Amino acid sequence: MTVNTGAEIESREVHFRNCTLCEAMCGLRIESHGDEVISIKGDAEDPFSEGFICPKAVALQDLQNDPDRLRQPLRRTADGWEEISWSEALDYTAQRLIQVREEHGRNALGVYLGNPNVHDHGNTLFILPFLRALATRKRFSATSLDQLPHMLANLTMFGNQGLFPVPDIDRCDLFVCIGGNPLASNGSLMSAGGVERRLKAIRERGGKVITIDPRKAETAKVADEHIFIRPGTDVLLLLATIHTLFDEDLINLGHLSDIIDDVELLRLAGEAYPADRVAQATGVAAEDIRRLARALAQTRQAVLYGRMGVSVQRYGGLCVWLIYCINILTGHLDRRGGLMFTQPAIDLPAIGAMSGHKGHFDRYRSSVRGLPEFGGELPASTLAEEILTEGPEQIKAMVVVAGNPVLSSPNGGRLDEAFSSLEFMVSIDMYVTETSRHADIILPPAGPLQRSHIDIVFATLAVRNTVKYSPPLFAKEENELHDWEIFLELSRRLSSRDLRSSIEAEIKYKLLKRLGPDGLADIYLQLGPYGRDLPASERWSGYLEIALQALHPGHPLRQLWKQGPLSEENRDLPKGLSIKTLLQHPHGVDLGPLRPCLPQRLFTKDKRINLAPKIYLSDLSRVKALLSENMEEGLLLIGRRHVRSNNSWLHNSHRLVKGKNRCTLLMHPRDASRYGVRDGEDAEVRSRVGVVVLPVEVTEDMMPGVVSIPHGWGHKRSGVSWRTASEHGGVSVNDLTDELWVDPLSGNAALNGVPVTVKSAASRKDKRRRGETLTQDGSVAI
Ligand SMILES: Nc1nc2c(c(=O)[nH]1)N[C@H]1C(S)=C(S)[C@@H](COP(=O)(O)OP(=O)(O)OC[C@H]3O[C@@H](n4cnc5c(=O)[nH]c(N)nc54)[C@H](O)[C@@H]3O)O[C@H]1N2
Ligand SMILES: Nc1nc2c(c(=O)[nH]1)N[C@H]1C(S)=C(S)[C@@H](COP(=O)(O)OP(=O)(O)OC[C@H]3O[C@@H](n4cnc5c(=O)[nH]c(N)nc54)[C@H](O)[C@@H]3O)O[C@H]1N2
Ligand code: SF4
Ligand SMILES: [Mo]
Repeated sequence: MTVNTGAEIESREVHFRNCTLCEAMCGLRIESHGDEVISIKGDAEDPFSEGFICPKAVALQDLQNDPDRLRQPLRRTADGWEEISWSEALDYTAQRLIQVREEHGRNALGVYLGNPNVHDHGNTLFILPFLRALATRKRFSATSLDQLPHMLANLTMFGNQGLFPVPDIDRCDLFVCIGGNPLASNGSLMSAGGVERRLKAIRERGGKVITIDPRKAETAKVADEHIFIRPGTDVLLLLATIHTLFDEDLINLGHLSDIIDDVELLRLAGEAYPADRVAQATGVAAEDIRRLARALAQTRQAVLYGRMGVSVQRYGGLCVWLIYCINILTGHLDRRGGLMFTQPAIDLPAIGAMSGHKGHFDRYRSSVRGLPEFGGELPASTLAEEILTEGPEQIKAMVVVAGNPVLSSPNGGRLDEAFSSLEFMVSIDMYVTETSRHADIILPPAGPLQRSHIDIVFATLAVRNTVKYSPPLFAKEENELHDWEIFLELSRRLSSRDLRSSIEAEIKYKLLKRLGPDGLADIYLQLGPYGRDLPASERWSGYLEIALQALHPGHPLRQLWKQGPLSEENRDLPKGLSIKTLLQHPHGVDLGPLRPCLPQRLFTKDKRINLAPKIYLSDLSRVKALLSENMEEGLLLIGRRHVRSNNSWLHNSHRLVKGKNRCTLLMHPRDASRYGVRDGEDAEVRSRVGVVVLPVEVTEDMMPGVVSIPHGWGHKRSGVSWRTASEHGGVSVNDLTDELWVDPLSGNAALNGVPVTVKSAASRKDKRRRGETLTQDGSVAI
């Protein structure tokens, strides 16, 4: 036991910041002494999370202190990795990328951006100049493993890919959750620290929570009702809901009735799908579907919320569109307690629109399979073949930033092979991971507590408008760089070498470096709806114009700045936010509940919502086939999340991985006996693309015919640096998921609902324990 001296207690510092590990943005209270974290607790005074944290928060300390985390750039040599200096690493990386570009053209460079990029404002803001410097069409990201269908619906219906509607969970009386498990994930496209408390509050005020999921997941356990659904058939249930709404005269567009187009087309879309017709295929009783439609229509404050289970599957595009439509048809869009829009302090959708990035779809296609681009990115499911297929557009070099696609993309095994065939690869990552082990160079950023933080992405997805800025807790060492600095250094070195462009690049570099993410965030704050309410003449400086031009080239920003981009409708919002004012509010500033804001907030040209964009109507032709699919055969594989994991990269924290093995195959008892596997014993799971062996957990929580494996495991591949993670290896479910199994409309991966077979892989020991007689070759004698 150590006893604190009085002096030590006195020199302890208390620091407040948001947790950056998942979307919930929980407020943390971190006590430190010197450069040591002493404790991480929930910040009871955070206006958003009110003290809630989950067990992962402490991993920030583990990450900061992890001896396996890289502190210095690594270069591959014939005898393994060698540490090299930053200047050598950056020069070498740029030189190799330029070499590939000169030899094979700019589209020979591929980029993959992983999930943590959206959890840091430096990455989110400074990735743009880097992407511009790379200038390739071969961009990929975790978006197409995740929320792409939502972004497609945002773009086609609300006119801006970044304008997500968010459930007003704190004021609804009916919360219907289809394909989300916020108790494990802590909410997604619905940032809401402490979801359990919020769901319980719905029930306490007499409301109801219903989940629709092939697994009776953690959220189902705190709900009033759970309905099993066969994976991938949600589109039928949603069409039947629409059918019921029209059939029973339950349509009520409410205050949006003047701005909604093509309601009749939606009626026609649902016409062929009465509830009775879809009951068998979905496994949901017709009366349950009708009851659901009535409840949504007849509860004044209600919301239908859909997430991974409905977007990351074969009908993801259609599902998200139909979910938005159902909320609109029942009068719940932009209404208190319904599906609402945020008004964040840094208004990313508006900033995107300012620089001409409201989004686009299908402007070009991937070279091999012809899948559509979205917002300048191609689907991650097509990455391996874009590397492995010879041709003029073949990817020869990769830049991977904060991503681990070998574990997170479908058919990770093929990506493993693809990455090892590249001419050059650089990973910007702080570990030697299953992905970065293929790199020639690894560039590690400084630790998570050494940077400042202001949440700019998740504030646009939060169930309440709040904002917080935190300076770094620990100083960065002299020879450490942040991600954004790595981006800037590489962009500068990649710029074209003619005189004019290199002078321009040098000016941009100097300016952006001086401004940094905080300077930029400060401008966006002041430019935003809660910004400084100054006369236009006082707001402008030439310096800002150059900085903003560097980020949003070709746009008349001077004009926008003068007008105030969000002028009229935001007159009544509190004003005066800047980084300086936020520093006086370390727990964050509450900007109030979500407010109705349509039609002003729409980014469509005519400020109207088209309920029936053509792309969806044409995609409906795929749906009929679902009605006649054979439901008795085979098993469908779905994923799951656990509150102590985070995608592929928190398994190096001992306190998060210790205890019972979580990388197991969940299976219903009926299926277990049908396929001859037993609880605790190993099973072999096989799909078109691969096979894994893992322990079985038999549970009534699974729908018969459906099995589940969590993603992000499989750290047993050789050469990775995370020692604790590889001790708790598990298997990668993405060695089973199929890169050809996609939603053809959006190109999003279909990681849920993958057909698999299961058989026993019980060891001799297991079989002996059961008292079975073994033959010579290990099979069971009958
Ligand atoms: N089967 C299946 N697969 C899935 C999913 C599923 O539900 N089922 N979910 C999908 C979803 S929703 C997502 S978002 C993806 C996530 O997949 P990815 O985005 O590809 O990967 P992550 O697992 O988040 O890995 C993040 C990597 O970034 C590194 N890293 C962490 N923080 C930083 C940082 O600040 N800077 C830098 N430079 N590196 C950092 C970590 O070390 C790690 O290597 O997985 C997808 N894959
Ligand atoms: N602890 C933890 N939190 C996380 C993450 C993590 O890895 N761990 N990842 C973060 C990320 S990147 C994201 S995107 C979010 C995701 O957040 P969520 O979407 O809430 O994620 P999941 O827990 O995967 O929930 C998906 C649910 O859909 C169900 N499902 C699967 N297939 C179907 C189907 O065909 N139909 C229906 N109706 N349901 C289906 C699954 O059983 C599961 O319960 O979580 C974030 N938060
Ligand atoms: S739920 Fe957990 S991981 Fe997510 S932000 Fe809160 S403390 Fe961090
Ligand atoms: Mo995600």
